[in-house]
Amino acid sequence: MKGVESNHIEQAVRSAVENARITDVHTHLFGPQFGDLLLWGIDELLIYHYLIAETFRYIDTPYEAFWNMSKREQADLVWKTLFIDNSPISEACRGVLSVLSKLGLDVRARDLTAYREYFESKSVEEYVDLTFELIGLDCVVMTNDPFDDQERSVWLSIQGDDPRFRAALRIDPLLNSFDTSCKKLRDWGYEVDTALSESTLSEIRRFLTEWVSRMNPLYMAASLPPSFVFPEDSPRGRIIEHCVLPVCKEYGLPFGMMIGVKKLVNPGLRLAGDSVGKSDIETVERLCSNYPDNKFLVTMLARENQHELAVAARKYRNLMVFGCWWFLNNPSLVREITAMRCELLGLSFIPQHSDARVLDQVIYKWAHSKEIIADVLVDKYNDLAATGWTPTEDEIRRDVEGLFGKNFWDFIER
Ligand code: RAT
Ligand code: ZN
Repeated sequence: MKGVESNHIEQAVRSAVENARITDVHTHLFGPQFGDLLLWGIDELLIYHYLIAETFRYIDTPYEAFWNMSKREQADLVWKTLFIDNSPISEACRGVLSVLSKLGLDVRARDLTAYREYFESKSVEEYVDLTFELIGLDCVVMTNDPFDDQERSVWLSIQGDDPRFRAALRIDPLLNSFDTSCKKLRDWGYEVDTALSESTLSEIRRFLTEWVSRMNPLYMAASLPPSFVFPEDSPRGRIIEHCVLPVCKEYGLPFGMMIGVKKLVNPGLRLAGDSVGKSDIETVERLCSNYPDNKFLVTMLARENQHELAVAARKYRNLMVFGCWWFLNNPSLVREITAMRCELLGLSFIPQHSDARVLDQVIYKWAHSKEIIADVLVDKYNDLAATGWTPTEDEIRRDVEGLFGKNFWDFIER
C-alpha cells in the first residue's frame, strides 16, 4: 500500500485521533443504575476537588465554613473566585469552559444561570448518551470500592447493567487501613483478625473472590503512597503477597497500582487535600520480576518517576504503563510524558485515562488529551517519514486504535 506523503501525515493522524473510539481505563464514574453516585452537571463540575484546591488559593473562608455550604453555594463561590474574579487559565478551569463550549453553550456570556438551566433540562440517560457520543467513548472503567457503604448496597441489589460502564475492584481500604477494614469484614461474616493469621488470609481471598464474581472487574486496583515497598512485613505487604496476587493470577486480572499519593497532607481540604511524592521504582520492578504470571497496570503520580517507569516497562512485558495521572494531567506534562513514552516504548502503552469524577469531564479531558497525543504522533511520524519510511493511513489508524483502546483490551486478555 502506498505510504501517506509526509505533508498528509498531519491530516491522517488528526483524522485517526479525532475518530478513535475510546476505552477510558480509569474513572470514578458510575453507570446510571448506581443512582446518585453518578455525578454530572455544572455544579458538580465546579465543585470538582481540583477546583476546590485552586479556590482556596484566593479566599480566606475557613475550610469548615465552605464544607457547611450547600453544593450550589460552593459552586457559586468557586465560579466567582476562579472564573469571575480571576481569569480561568488553570487546566481544571479551562476544562469546565471546554465542556460548556463543546455542549454548544455560550462561554463568553459567563452566565451560570443559563448553564444550570441547560443541565436541568436533561435527563441523566439522555446526558450519558450525549456525552459518550460527543467524545467517541465506547467504555469507561469505574472505580468500585466494596468498602463504600453506598456503593456496596447497590452491588448487593443491582439489576441489569450498562455495558458502557465496566468495573474495577478497588481495594485501598483493605491494603492501606486494614484495622478498620478488618472490623467491616467481621461484620459481614468473614472470620478475620488483625494478626493476619493463615485463616484470615484465606478469608480475605474468599472476600476478594466473591467480589470478583459479583463485579466481574477488568482489574483489581489500589492507590499507594510514595512509601510503598514490596515485599514488606506489614498488613499491606502480606495481603498483596498472599491474597491480591494469587487471586489476580487465578482470574487473569491485572493488579492496577497507582503509586505516589500522599493522602491528606492538608486534611481541611478533604478530597482536595492529597499531595504527591516520589516512589520506589524497584518495588515495581521486583513485583514484575518475581511474579511473571501476574500482570501489572501501573501509573505513577510524580513526574520524577516517569522515565524510570517507562524504562521498567521495556524490561517487563507484564507491566503496562497507563495515563498521565491527576497532577500530571496538564498539557505541558502530557506532551513531555507521551513523547518520552513513544521514544522508549513505541506504541506499547496506554497514553491516557480521564480520572473523571463528573461525567461531563470526559468531554474536556479527552478533547485536551487527544489534541496533544495527535501533536506528538504527528512529530513521530514526520521523523519516520524523514527516513523515507512513510506510514500508510491504515497503519496510522491501527496505531491510534491501539493507543486509545486496543492496547488495554489486549493486555486484559493476554
Ligand atoms: O484524580 C483524582 O480524582 C484523585 O482524587 C484520586 O481519585 C485518584 O485518581 C485515585 O483514583 O485515587
Ligand atoms: Zn482516580
